Amino acid sequence: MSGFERRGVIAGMGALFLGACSKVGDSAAGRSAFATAQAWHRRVQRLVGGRGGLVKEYAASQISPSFRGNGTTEPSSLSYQAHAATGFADWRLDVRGLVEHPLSLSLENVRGLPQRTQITRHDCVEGWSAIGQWTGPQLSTVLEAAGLLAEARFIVFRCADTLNGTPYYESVDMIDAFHPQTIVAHSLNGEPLPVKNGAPLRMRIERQLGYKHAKYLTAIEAVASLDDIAGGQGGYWEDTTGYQWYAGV
Ligand SMILES: Nc1nc2c(c(=O)[nH]1)N[C@H]1C(S)=C(S)[C@@H](COP(=O)(O)O)O[C@H]1N2
Ligand SMILES: [Mo]
Repeated sequence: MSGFERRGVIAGMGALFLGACSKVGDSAAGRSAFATAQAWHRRVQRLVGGRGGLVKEYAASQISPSFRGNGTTEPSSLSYQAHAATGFADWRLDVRGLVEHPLSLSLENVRGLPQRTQITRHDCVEGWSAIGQWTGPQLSTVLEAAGLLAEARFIVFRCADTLNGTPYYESVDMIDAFHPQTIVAHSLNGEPLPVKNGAPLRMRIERQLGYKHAKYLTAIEAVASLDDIAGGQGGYWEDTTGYQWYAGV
């Protein structure tokens, strides 16, 4: 994002900051948090042909007629059920951890950021694939608005559901966090996400397998290490079943 575009995003999000500064650039720490995000952007862009490369995008005619739901297809908590009953009108996405400005975003805030739409293939380790069109802001836009601190090394995704009583979560490094196709999706095939596919928000981590794409997203957390989070392996399946943390497609 150029400085000009960023100022637009920040201006649009001014009311969202929980801290005292209305503009990130007003403080020295804000400037350094912005420099950190810019440095990650440059590093990821340099990885052309490697992990920074784009995955294939498909034509609208190739979209699967139905996109199945897998894993949790309807979170059972009373709080999620209450949100679903009101069309997720009061859902918040928290952005926290090692950031200059913790954010609490409404769905309207998320839809108000610059958007990316992409038609990609989802591959699940259980042996199925589906092609869908996803829309939402790039994760990098959200992270730049919050201002990553220099110590941040991983991004953790918190979810509203549990599997076998254990909260689902996932995480990525900064290469995937700043990858252009990593988006916070609110729509599938031009419609708000169905509950089975992660309503109201889910991650798309297109370089990796299905289980990395956290559904029912409640929070995005910047951390220095994954060691102290849940089982320490960076995700629900990594902790419980020994799935690989980096699961390239
Ligand atoms: N919160 C949460 N996210 C999740 C899961 C889950 O059970 N809970 N399952 C994962 C797996 S294994 C896959 S293949 C995809 C399935 O996405 P879909 O339901 O849209 O097909 O979501 C992933 N993200
Ligand atoms: Mo999966």
